[in-house]
Amino acid sequence: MRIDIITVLPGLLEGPLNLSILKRAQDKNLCSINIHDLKEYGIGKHRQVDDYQFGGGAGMVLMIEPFANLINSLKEKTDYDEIIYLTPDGSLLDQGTSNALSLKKNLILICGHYKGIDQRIRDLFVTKEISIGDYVLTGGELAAAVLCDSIVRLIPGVLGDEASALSDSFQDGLLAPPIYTRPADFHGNKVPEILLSGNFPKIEEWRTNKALEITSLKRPDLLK
Ligand code: 6GU
Repeated sequence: MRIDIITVLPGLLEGPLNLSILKRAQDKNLCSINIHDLKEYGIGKHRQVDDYQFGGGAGMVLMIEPFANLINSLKEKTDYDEIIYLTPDGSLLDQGTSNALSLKKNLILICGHYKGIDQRIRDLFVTKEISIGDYVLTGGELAAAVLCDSIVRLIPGVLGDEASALSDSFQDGLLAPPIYTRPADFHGNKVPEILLSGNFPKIEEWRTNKALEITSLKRPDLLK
């Protein structure tokens, strides 16, 4: 998989996308994440990327030309499955969307900033608009990092233990059951006996029941 991310703040993305599991995925050539600085496509000697909005109003708007030039140059070399704009008015990200996107080959992610981006970028280039929740961030970068993380970890081979992505919360529509490691007894706080029993069918049954119990307690909406 190839992901190209367009941003005016590359520094906000470099850290989260180049550490730990996302770094290993790239080192293993399971995906490549390329961060593009929109300012390199800015206009004039000041490399301008934003301007005041027509009709008046507070806040700067990212201009269409730098995006058009960058996106068109990317499209010359690669066929993209989706061009995604991260925006609080997009559709809410969920596990189903991440699962579907993890099967794609090439994605462009567009991060807005300031007031947002010129509507014509959305009309002409964007194929999908995604929000990561009902709250407002200062820009799309952190949302793009969240989206990348949730997609890349699903690519086969990225997680060491293939089973572990499948047993995530949400993957089967349920929240995950509690997990424990050593010590079995921490100052009298004991691990549930069943987990030490070695009876794996019973353990599976316990985990399923716990998952159901926790889901109905914390997120009853998921059971509907
Ligand atoms: Cl994708 N962008 C911004 N700026 N704020 C958000 C968001 C995205 N998703 C939730 N809040």
